Amino acid sequence: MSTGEEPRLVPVDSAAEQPAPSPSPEPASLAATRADIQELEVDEPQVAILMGSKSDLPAMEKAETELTERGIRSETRVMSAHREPDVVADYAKNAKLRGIRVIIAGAGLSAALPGVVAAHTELPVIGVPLTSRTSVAGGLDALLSIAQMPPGVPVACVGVDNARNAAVLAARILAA
Ligand code: AIR
Repeated sequence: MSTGEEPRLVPVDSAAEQPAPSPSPEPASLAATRADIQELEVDEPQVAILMGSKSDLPAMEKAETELTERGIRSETRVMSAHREPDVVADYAKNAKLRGIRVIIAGAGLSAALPGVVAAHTELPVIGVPLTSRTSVAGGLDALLSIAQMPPGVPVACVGVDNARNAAVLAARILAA
């Protein structure tokens, strides 16, 4: 039986005008984890400074000084390609995942460190040939060891004991 009233017409798109349901709030633990990760990302080093021996530190710390002056975060590690080959391989394999973008590696004598690191990572590697107590020809031994890499596994090579230039080059790579 008709009541005589006109049926109330509802626009089909009225649902679109309803306020969207507010997203359920993020659990506190998830928000805390996210904040922790962001904090870690802020602190993580962009450049690794590696050297084959503690005796290389006086020469290699010039790279750290240059990077710090430029506001570039770095981490410094001593590891020998000959004395601790597994440590070097593990470090190089994980560096990219850890957020490192350029690796500077200095060594003297038969300076395998930059080349071995380059063999285990796609990151750009800058080698610093160093003089040491028993160097021959003023560091030519290390210079040739670093520069004479086989085709397909490049290492950029700066001058003998010129760790500062390695840092300047790393900064240019980061800015490219
Ligand atoms: N070295 C260490 N492991 C492999 C190499 N090539 C290098 C160091 C250092 C030199 O040997 O990078 O320049 C002498 O090291 P140490 O520890 O005897 O003073």
